[in-house]
Amino acid sequence: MGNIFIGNQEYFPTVSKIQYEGPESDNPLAFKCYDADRMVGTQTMREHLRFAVSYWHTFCGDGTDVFGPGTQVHPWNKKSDPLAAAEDKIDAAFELFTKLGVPYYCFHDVDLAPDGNTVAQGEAYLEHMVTLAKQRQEATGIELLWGTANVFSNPRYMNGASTNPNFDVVAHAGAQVKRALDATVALGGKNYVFWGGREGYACLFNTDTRRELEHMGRFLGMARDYGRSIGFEGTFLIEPKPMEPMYHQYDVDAQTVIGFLREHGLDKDFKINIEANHATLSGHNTAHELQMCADAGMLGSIDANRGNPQNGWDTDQFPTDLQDTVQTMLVVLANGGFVNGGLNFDAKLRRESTNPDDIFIAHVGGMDCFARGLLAAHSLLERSPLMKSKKQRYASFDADMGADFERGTLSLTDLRDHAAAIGEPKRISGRQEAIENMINDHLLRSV
Ligand code: XUL
Ligand code: CO
Repeated sequence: MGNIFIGNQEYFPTVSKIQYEGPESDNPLAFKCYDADRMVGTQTMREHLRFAVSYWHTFCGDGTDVFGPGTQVHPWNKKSDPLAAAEDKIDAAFELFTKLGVPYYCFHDVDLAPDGNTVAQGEAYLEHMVTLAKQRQEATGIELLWGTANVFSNPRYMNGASTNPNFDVVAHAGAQVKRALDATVALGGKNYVFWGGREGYACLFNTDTRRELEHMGRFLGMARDYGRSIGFEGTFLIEPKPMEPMYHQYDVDAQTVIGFLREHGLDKDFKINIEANHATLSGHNTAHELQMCADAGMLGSIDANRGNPQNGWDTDQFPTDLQDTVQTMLVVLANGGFVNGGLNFDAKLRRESTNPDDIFIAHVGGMDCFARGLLAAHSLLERSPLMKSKKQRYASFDADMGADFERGTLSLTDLRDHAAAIGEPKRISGRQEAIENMINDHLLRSV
């Protein structure tokens, strides 16, 4: 990695490069487990985990919530000229990425550059900021995990973006996705994300859901074709979420999105970006959502965060729960690891966390939490009977009539005759408690 800070000003003077100090360290600004170059199996921790910082929470958020203004005062957010402020922000961003030692970052078009008052002005602002981002990427070796367009904040998108009942708004969404794709390709982004912020509805009486969903499929196809035409070789990702801001969002969960992508012929170019807190809002958990994607060959990337178990909304907290991270990394590793994807901390500080180093401490904790999850998952896959016993559970389908059933050569009458011949089947324990205990054992051994 290159310089610690690139601009004229150091934005986090109280923080130096975060080091690995090991499990006995009491230093909140040191890694206890994440040791980027440590080999886990055939890859380093850095290569397995592919951490990314999200630009929007970390550099654009200030603790504002629906009940009050921001509590966090950022030195990069002082200038009244929006382009000058964006230039300060990008220096603060690359300083943080470098000091944290993350290999990637993610942004929305309007995180990086001001929106502009016209289509042409917005494009010019973004192009200018992309030039600065490119220089900083080259100087530091930090790369873009994914780009996206924010087509949900501007009031014009109040009734949706690609699913808006007004075609003129759909056209504006197209303009924004085009400029965000241009930026992502210029910066060598590994993925391009669509989170359907307001793609859904609040009132069925005024909504033609069939038409809106067709429009969304058409729009995504146009974006795919444009992206490929300008040389994008990465993965398009859809990020499911069941609600908030809309009561009903079309991309409810992984299985809904998988069905949608297949219906619209998008399944070759698109995969899925699973966010932990969105998974819990949809009544599932992250591991379930990831497994559904893995089964469909569509596990793309992860927005790493957590919800708050007693709240029904998206709290976007930094991950701290080892059970979550071990389950997540088990699915990821068993699926062969990330290809283009990674772990993007789509997480924000609590409004009450106002010290300049809180943002580093939050990321350090999240990175350690995933590093421990990675070690435990690797240990479970390498040294425990977990996968073998899962396979064994289905052994009756590996030969004889079970295998014929899977091949599709049996009829319902064949099933009936077999059942009549064998009598009552044996009860075979699922051994859930033994497996759950084993997961804790491996977690405690992996520090
Ligand atoms: C919103 C959310 C977004 C997407 C990108 O809940 O997760 O930040 O990740 O638009
Ligand atoms: Co997200």
